[in-house]
Formats: sequence, C-alpha cells, structure tokens
Amino acid sequence: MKTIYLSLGSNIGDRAANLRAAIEALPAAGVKVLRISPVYETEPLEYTAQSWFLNLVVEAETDLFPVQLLARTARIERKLGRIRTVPKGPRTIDIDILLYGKAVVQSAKLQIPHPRIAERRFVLAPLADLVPELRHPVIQKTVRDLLAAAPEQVVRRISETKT
Ligand code: PH2
Ligand code: MG
Ligand code: MG
Repeated sequence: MKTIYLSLGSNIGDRAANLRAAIEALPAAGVKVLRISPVYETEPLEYTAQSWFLNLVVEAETDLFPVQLLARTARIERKLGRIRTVPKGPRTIDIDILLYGKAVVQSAKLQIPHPRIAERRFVLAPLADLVPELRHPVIQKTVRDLLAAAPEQVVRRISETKT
C-alpha cells in the first residue's frame, strides 16, 4: 500500500457535486480514501480567462502502480463528462496525482511529484491542511514552507470538511 495525494478541481457546472462524484468513484477504482481536505474556492491560474475553481486534496491508499492509477483517474474524469478542449482550460473535473509515497516518476505521460505543486496555492493550501510537515520528495521542503513561499493566488477556504 502506498499513501497518495490527489488534487481535485472543477470549474464547470455544479462544482461541489462534481468533486463529490469523483471522490465517490475512487474506491471502486482501487483507491481507498483516508481523508479529504477542506474545499477552497480558487482564482484560475495559468489559463486565467475561465471561471473560479473549487479545489481540494484527497489523502488515500492504493496498491495500484502509478501508471495504473493515472489510467483509473482519467477514466473517472471521462465518466464525469470531462471533455479536453483548451489545455488547462475549463473542466467538469480534473484529478491530478500530486504525490505517490516518496516515489519520483519521470515519463512523458506522467510526472510525480506533480511538477507544478510549488507554484499552486490551490494545491498547497488544502495539502497543508492535511500534511503541513510532509516533505516534498524532490524539493525537500515541507508543504507548509512551500505554501509560505508560493506566488500570489487568491484561495478562500469555503468549507471545513468534505464537499
Ligand atoms: N487547474 C489547472 C489550471 N489552473 N487554477 C485553479 N485555481 N485550480 C485548478 O484546479 C487549475 C487552475 C490545470 O489543471
Ligand atoms: Mg490539473
Ligand atoms: Mg489533470
């Protein structure tokens, strides 16, 4: 069993319902959910001409290998109606693998840790709610320190528990 962290985001339709549906689909995909961060409403980053997101982080356990995990999360995205048009653009649901134990994976299809963790408050804020002292396996800084040093982005905690 590996402990993993997933970043979930939605900015189309009923965003909270989309997050909930994705979380509910994880166990059948072989991902045992342990804890769910608070939900944040977040300013869009990178591709900025789009609606605000709801984001959260899920702590989970799995026996799946990283590439299998990616295939399963992509399948959940498709099942929930994700259509890929603009890269980094609007989506009903996005499920990104942030961390997979302390593993480092570098392939064309999959990079773990997720390469943009340190730039994204929408990832670091909910991750810090769960594991502030966890050290990034490559950068070697804690999540708390990464959050303190992250670039500006408006993120507002809108609920204490799950969606
Ligand atoms: N996802 C992106 C690009 N920009 N901005 C926010 N606030 N939340 C996201 O989940 C997000 C984003 C690409 O996946
Ligand atoms: Mg993403
Ligand atoms: Mg993604």
